[in-house]
Amino acid sequence: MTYETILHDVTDGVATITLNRPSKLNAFNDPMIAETTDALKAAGRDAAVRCVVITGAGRGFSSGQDLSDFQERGENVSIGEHLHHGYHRLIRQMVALEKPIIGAINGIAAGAGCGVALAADIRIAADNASFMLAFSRIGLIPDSGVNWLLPRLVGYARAYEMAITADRVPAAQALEWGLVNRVVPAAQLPEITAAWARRLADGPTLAYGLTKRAMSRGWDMSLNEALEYEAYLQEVAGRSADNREGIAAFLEKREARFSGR
Ligand code: T3D
Repeated sequence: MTYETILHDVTDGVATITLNRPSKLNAFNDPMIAETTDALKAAGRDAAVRCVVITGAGRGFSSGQDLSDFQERGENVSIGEHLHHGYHRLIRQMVALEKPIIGAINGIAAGAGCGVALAADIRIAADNASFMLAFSRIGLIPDSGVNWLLPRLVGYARAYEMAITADRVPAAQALEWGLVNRVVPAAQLPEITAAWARRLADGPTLAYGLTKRAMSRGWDMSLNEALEYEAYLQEVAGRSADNREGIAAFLEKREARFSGR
């Protein structure tokens, strides 16, 4: 697939997807939803990719659904159908990808753009970034997984407040609320993201992926179910080359060289 709305780069085990419609703060139109989903699928299929970075070009991460497209669509396409065929695939792809995804949040993440940021596993925000559930400003409810993801990150009261006020939550407050992992000076975001990506891409990818699966499925399980599921996944991790390498490295007092398998 040729990409027109995103930039896509794979270097040394790191796939970087840059949302690239900066004149609209990287608002999602249909091609951008499809291309981002496709690039994530490719990252899943390519064993050489061991970490994914999603970021935005220009001063925004993403302003969510492109509202010009939304208006042009009129009532010919139902919003529910549009969500099913677009954002749901994208969000599911992110959550199901058994490789760590870093959201490098370089500016405002609004509406569905906030949903995409929340579906990343680690969020590193520039100090001038912000998060905004813009939906209620246009008479909509949060979508793109926000109702599921956000209360789990920040609790119901803060999530509901963000939804009904549609106020911007600046990076510093997002950090305090547990919405992001780190806040860094804007100028250093690329460099600090690259260092994180390097570290994750050199890690035990299979174990990282199984951890993601255990934690995301664990939300819907009882403790007993979660313990059983952990044991099952640990059986898989325990047969990996990385498990053997990690133990050997410890005993030989050296750094582990993980292959991701
Ligand atoms: O269809 C479905 O499946 C339903 C799904 C819905 C999911 C959603 O995401 S709903 C929410 C959609 N997003 C919004 O409502 C946010 C709209 N944007 C804004 O409120 C503001 O742009 C921001 C608060 C995000 C940023 O404000 P500011 O002042 O920093 O920038 P700006 O000047 O408003 O925007 C810069 C340009 O980008 C501007 O274009 P111009 O005037 O320079 O030609 C603006 O029109 C454009 N832009 C920003 N966001 C969007 C957009 N164009 C189209 N769609 C956008 N979402």
